[in-house]
Amino acid sequence: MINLILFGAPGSGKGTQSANLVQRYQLMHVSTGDILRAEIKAETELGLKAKTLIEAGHLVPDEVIIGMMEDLVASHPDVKGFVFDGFPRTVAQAQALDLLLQRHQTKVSAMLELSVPDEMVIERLLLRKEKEGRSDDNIETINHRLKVYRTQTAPVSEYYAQQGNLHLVDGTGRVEEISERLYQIIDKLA
Ligand code: B4P
Repeated sequence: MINLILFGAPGSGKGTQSANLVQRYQLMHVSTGDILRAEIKAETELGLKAKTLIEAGHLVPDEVIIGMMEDLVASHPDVKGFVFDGFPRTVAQAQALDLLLQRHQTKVSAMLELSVPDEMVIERLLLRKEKEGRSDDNIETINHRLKVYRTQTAPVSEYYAQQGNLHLVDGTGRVEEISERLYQIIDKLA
């Protein structure tokens, strides 16, 4: 199995690049953000809780996300692997993912971190706001999401660096150029 984590600040291109990786390597795309937005749309109990948190730029509690991921991995035993997009976002989530994959006799193959300067992610997210109207893409929420990223999420990068699994990738430039940088790393893992 190949299990990839796409990591980076909000707007660094995780969702965008995941789409290309999933197609090229025939993996299953798991975006916690997409799952939460679907729950919000369906007005489930989880969705109602997540809505307030996401709109304020906070993270959804670890136990909710970890439970969601346990169910998802267990219900897809036949996939060739996963692209985790937007997960793990805390060290507790990263530890839970390691244990979860271990239980399924597999592990994280690589953590791919997209590096993009703050000014550029802000510009991309404001542009997305114009196109898609996502309620968490306004400047106040974006600034808070970046703060949460620096304090709660960035330590996840160090966690994988210590395992020797971190690959830093320049996330600036055209989408295809960035994908090529990712392919070069992943092709060497096979
Ligand atoms: P996500 O859905 O993961 O949202 P995101 O961080 O904004 O990244 P996304 O993948 O959507 O954007 P991308 O960079 O591809 O999370 C939303 C919220 O859900 C979080 O704030 C949190 O509250 C909650 N949540 C999710 N997972 C959680 C977890 N594990 N634990 C707790 N809470 C969780 O793209 C951004 C824009 O840039 C797009 O418009 C794209 O077209 C553009 N773009 C991409 N690449 C580009 C390039 N090379 N050049 C120009 N533009 C580019």
